[in-house]
Amino acid sequence: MPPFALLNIGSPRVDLRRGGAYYRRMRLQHLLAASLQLTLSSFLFAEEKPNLLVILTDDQRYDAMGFMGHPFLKTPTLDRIAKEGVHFKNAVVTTSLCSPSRASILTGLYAHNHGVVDNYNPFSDELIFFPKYLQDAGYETAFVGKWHMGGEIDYPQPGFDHWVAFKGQGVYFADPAEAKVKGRYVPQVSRDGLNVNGERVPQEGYITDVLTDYATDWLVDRDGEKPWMLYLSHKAVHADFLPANRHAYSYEDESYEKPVTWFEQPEMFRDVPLWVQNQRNSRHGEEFAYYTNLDITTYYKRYCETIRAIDDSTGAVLKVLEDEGELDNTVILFMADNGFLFGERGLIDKRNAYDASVRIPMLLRYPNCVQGGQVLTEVVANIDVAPTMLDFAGVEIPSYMDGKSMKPLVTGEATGWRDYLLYEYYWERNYPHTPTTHAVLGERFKYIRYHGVWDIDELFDLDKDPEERINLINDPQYAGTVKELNQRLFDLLEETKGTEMRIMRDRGTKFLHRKSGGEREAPFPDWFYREPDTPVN
Ligand SMILES: [Ca+2]
Repeated sequence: MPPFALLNIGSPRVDLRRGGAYYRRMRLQHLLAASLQLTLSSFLFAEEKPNLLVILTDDQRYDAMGFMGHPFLKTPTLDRIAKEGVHFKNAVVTTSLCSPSRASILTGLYAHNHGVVDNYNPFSDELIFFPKYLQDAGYETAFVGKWHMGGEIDYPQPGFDHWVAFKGQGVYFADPAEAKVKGRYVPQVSRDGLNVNGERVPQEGYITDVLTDYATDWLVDRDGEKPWMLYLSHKAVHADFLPANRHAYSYEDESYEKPVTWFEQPEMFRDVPLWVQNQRNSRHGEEFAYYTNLDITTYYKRYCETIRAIDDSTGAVLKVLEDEGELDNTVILFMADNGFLFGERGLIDKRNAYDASVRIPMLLRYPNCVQGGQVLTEVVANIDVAPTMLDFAGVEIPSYMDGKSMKPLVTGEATGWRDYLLYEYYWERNYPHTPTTHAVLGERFKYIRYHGVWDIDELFDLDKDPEERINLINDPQYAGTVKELNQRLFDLLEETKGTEMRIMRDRGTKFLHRKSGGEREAPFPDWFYREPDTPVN
């Protein structure tokens, strides 16, 4: 098949992306050049190519791993990978929401370039997922698990030789009666079972274990000498958290201290945006979480219990690789698609630019050329995954990708890295309490700008204030930093063609309600008010 056949020129199903002509041209150039290079390299260097394993979890916080000093969660396999590989301490996502982040991982693009800005609307069939380039380079590729892009679809996608997926959020248990822990209604839940290479197959068992079996079966049963890439994408640990029955209530007696919020101790905070105060009484706030009387402490324990099966799964996959003699020749990347808040600022869920939302666990193991036990502080992100995987495979990284290869970082060859990363989240009518957000994320400073709301922007000095309590946006000592980072934000947006925002069709349930008798609308702070006829700076 000629490379340009991949592009569907002239008949895009949905042309979602601005600058489409530019990306089409860049892709075409890349594909033509790469096909020549790969024809040679796949013959000459096939035996040297490592296998690639991406393990993706859902909504797992950066600190939800035992080695992070967690008071009770045990993750022996993740601890092992951190010890034998690299822990990216400042790994983040460029959009803290399932589908947009998943699209960024697979394409190496910001959400404003891949066009997936919500969990409901279809995506452009011009998108090229990085496994396609690996396939072209002689890799055998497999997808197992949660796809959750373009709404509730689970049919095979380009770039994968083997395919196991479920629609939307799927379910932890095919039959709710099997579960020891009972859940509540979750949007986009599907009980249609699995799509296995185009065939409908019932889900038999707990989803994390089912996916693990599909993944390890493929690793064991596959034949041929090709290097491989496996993308194991868990449903866990997305809400509603239903642990495997063997882990149900195992942390029930542990204690968890909910984060202190402005509502309990306002003196510990400065200039909390109005939208944050208002979200407290919303579906994604502590006061009216999921429109229930949810106990966040109990909820957090179920979350940790649900993570235990992910650790079991990772251990099972490593064991199979070890038995097959392929463990040390496999680049293993473990990560999540975004974080999750458990009461920080009075909120639950993700979407916002605060640490619990944007930071993710990220571990990489590849003892052939990556020294174990490293803890790196550079700001790396979901958009870096595709370039990194292609780099390890010796495949040319397309110049249109927004991310950068992390390989030089982990092998100690880096000669410079980004100082700030762009963050973006686009307001959803379904969840109207979180505004459109842009931010620049650095190792020390985080600057957040809200768009389309009459509210307060934010600046945090993470060295001095890791819990992001003291908003420095009005502090005269930081006026220069605010100005510089505001300019930086717009530079990053302009450089990556992100200054025009898309408006998507309304789809899905609208969660716009507040709890009757709950917190009322937040007042503007005193410094918003002024006397008539006073000068404005
Ligand atoms: Ca997610």
